[in-house]
Order: sequence, then structure tokens, then C-alpha cells
Amino acid sequence: LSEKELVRLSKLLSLVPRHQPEKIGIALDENGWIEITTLIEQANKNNVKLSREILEEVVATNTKKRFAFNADKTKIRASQGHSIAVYLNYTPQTPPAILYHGTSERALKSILENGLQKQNRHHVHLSTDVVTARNVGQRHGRPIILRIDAAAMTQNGYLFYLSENQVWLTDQVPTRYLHVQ
Ligand code: HQG
Repeated sequence: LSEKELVRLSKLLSLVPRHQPEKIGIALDENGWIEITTLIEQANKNNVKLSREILEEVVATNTKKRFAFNADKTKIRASQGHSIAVYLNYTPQTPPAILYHGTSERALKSILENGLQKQNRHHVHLSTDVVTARNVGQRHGRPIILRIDAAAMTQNGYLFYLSENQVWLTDQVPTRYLHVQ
């Protein structure tokens, strides 16, 4: 693929499996899966070059490991980050005692008042390390790192899920469990 083709494909794969499948005329099933043959067909119809081989390569090399195949490799889905309704069927897991969230300076005041909310996605996204949190926060502006007392949240009944690509997910983080790092 040329650089330009790769950029087009990356954009499509960021958008379609999580936010706008209808953009290329497909629908996700209730667990977020897309038939690979359908995805390839519809991508090509929309002038995005895609084949089985290209898809395998993109999934394997995606730095965030955003996508996962099903067991027999006939379907693909995003592992987290959806804004449309899907049931990923992750089971609750006990998180590490401390988790991190990167955000922007701009959002801080509201977060300290209202806690971390999931906004357009299905969960608040948290990481086990500061470096990841900083990278996530940087997407929104000057990054601020928040330290989350996940142990106390667990003790108080809040549930956490670990996505296939190792992102910790939870419904919300109330302010009492948040500290600016
Ligand atoms: C902020 C990317 C004001 C929150 C990344 C964040 C991640 C509030 C923004 C994944 C707030 C939402 C998720 C409140 C939260 N008031 N702002 N009460 N509560 N916020 O993009 O965590 O590239 O939906 O801090 O790498 O930045 O999509 O969430 O800044 O893994 O694969 O509202 O998305 O992965 O922004 O990123 P986002 P996020 P992908």
C-alpha cells in the first residue's frame, strides 16, 4: 500500500468498527463483529483498498492492538472505544491498586467537579502506566495525568473490565478516587 492508501485505510478502520459502520454500508452484530468478506467488499466499493492479507497485516502491526479476530478468523471487531451500542462481553476483573488516566488541562476543572465520565464512549478508559496515559491525554491538549485509586473503588463495589488490548474500562470515576499526579 502507498502511504496515502494506508492513511485512508487506517481512518476507515478507526471509524467503521466503533463509530460509523453505516458510512460504508455495513452493520455490526450485537457483539461488535463484522464479517471480514463484507468489510473487504464494502471498503473496496468505497474506494479503500483492502484485502485479507492487508487486513491481517494491519491488525498485527496496529500499535494499540485495536482490532481482534474471532476464533475462526471470519470476523473482526474493535476491542474497545465504541460510541455505538455493542456488548463486548468482558467479565469484571480486579484491577491493579492504581490506574492512570491522561486528559487535557482544559478538561481538568470539570473532571474535578464531576468525576471522570465516559462522554461519547461506553467506558472511561484507564491504563496501568503513566506513559500510556500521557499519550492519550496529549490527543486533547496539554496533558494532565490523573491517578485513580482503583483499589478503593473495587472495595466500594465499582466494576472494572480489561479489554482484549489491555485497556482498563469502568463506568465512571467519582472525584474522591481521583488525584492529580
Ligand atoms: C474527558 C483512544 C470534562 C476525558 C485512546 C477525555 C484511548 C471529561 C475526554 C481511548 C470528563 C473523552 C479513550 C468530565 C472525562 N468533564 N471532560 N467530567 N470526564 N472527560 O477520546 O480517554 O485511538 O472519549 O478525560 O488511546 O481520551 O480511539 O477518551 O479527555 O485508549 O483507539 O473527556 O481512545 O484510543 O475523550 O481516550 P475520549 P480518552 P483510539
